[in-house]
Amino acid sequence: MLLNMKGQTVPTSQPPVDCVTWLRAPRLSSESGTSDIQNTVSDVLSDVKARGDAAVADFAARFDKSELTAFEVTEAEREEALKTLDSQTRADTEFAIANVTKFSEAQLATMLPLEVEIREGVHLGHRIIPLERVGCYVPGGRYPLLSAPVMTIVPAKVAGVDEIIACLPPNAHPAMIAGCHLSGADRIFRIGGAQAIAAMAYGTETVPAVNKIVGPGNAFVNEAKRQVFGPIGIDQLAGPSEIYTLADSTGDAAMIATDLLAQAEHDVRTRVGLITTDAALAERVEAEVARQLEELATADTARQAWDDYGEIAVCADEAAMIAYSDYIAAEHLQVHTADPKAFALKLRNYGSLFIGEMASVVYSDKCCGTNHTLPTMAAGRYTGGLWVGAYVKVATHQWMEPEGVRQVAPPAVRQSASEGLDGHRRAAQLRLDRLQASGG
Ligand code: HSO
Ligand code: ZN
Repeated sequence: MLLNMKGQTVPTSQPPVDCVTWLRAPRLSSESGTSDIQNTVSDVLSDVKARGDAAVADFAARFDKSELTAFEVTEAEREEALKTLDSQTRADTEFAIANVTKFSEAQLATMLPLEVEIREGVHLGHRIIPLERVGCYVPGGRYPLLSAPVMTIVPAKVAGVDEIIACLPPNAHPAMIAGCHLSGADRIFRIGGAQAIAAMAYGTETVPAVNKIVGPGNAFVNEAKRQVFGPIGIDQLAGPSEIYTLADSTGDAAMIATDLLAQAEHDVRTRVGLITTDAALAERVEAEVARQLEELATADTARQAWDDYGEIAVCADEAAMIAYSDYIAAEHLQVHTADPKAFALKLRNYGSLFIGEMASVVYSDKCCGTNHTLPTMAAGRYTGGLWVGAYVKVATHQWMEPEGVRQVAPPAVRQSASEGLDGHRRAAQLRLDRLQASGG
C-alpha cells in the first residue's frame, strides 16, 4: 500500500512502484462526462443531423447568445481580422507557422511508401494518402491562444489535405480568425460547441462534412467528438493541461516552480508535479511555488490548480522516478537532471518531452515547432500528440504473380473450407484453377 508523508493512503493513484513518498499527494482529475452533458450533446448531434443550418443557428442562439446565421467568414472579414493583429503579433504567428511547417515537413519525409516482395510473387505495400477533408476546432477560451489554430491547421496543410475547415465560437476574438487564415484554413465558420462538431461530422447546407475532426474544446466539444467517432476520425479527447518535471539534485527550484505555474495558470484542473530523487529540492520547489504565487498575475487560477492537483513525489532512486513517471504519462514532461539526454532515452510514456533546462514547455506551447496538442489523462501511455501523420492514412495494397498465387491459395482454400466459408474457398481456388487452365 502507498502512503504519503502524512501516513495517509494515496487515494486515486496506484503507481507501480513502492519507492515513492509524497511531499504533496497527487489527485487525479476526473474528466468522465456526466450523463447531462452526454444527453445534451446527443440531442444537439441528432438535431443538426436532421435540420442542418437551422439547428446550428438555434443552438448558437441558445448556447452562445449569437444571432448569427451567415456562419462562414468571408474574404473581407478575413482581411478585417488580419488588421486586428499588430505587426509584431503577426510576425510572431508567422514565426510559429514557419517552425511547425518545417518540423511537419521533416516528419512527413519519414513516412515513406513501401513496396516489398515478402515471398516469391507476393507483393505487398502501403501508400501514404492525405485525408480529403479535415475539420479543425478552435476553442474560444479566456485568452485568445493564437497558437491553437497553428497547431491543428498547419500540419494538415503540410500533409496535403485537400480542404481544411476551421470552426470557432461566434464570440471568439477576431485574432483567432486571423490565426486560422494565416495557418491556411480553406474555409472558416463561426460555429462553436457541440453544434460545430455536429456540423463538421454530418455536413449542413453550408458546412461540408469532414473525414476527421481535431482540436481541443470544452466538455461539450469533447463529448461530441466522442459521440461522432467511428465514421469520423478524431485526434484525441483533450483534458486539462499537465506538466511534470523530473529532477535530481541538479534541479533549479526557481525554474521548476516557474514552469509548473506556467501551465497551472491555464485551468484550475491543471495537473502539475515534480518527481525527484532529492527531498531537499522537493522542499525548495514547494517554497518557491508559494513565493512565486505571490507575484503571478494569474495566481487565482494557478493557486487553485496547485492546491487541488499539485504533486511533489520523492523517489528512492532514478529507477523509481522513471517507473512513476511512465505510470503518470504526463502531457508535458521536463527532464532536469545531470545528463538529461541519457535520462530521456529511459523514458517511455509522455506526450512531449522537454530535455534539459533550456527546453521550456512554453516554447512548444507557442512557437518552437513541435505540436502543443498532446495526450492528457494518461493517454500518453498509448499515443503521442497531434502531428502531420494524423492527417494521412497508411493504406496497404497487394498484387500477386502466379508463383504468389501458388503459395498463398492452398492455405487460404483450406482455412476457408474448415471455417465453412464456401464462398471464400471458391474465390481462393478460382485463381489456382485459372492458372492451371492456362498451363501456369
Ligand atoms: N499548454 C497548452 C497549449 C498552450 N499554452 C498554448 C499556451 N498557449 C497545451 O497543453
Ligand atoms: Zn500552455
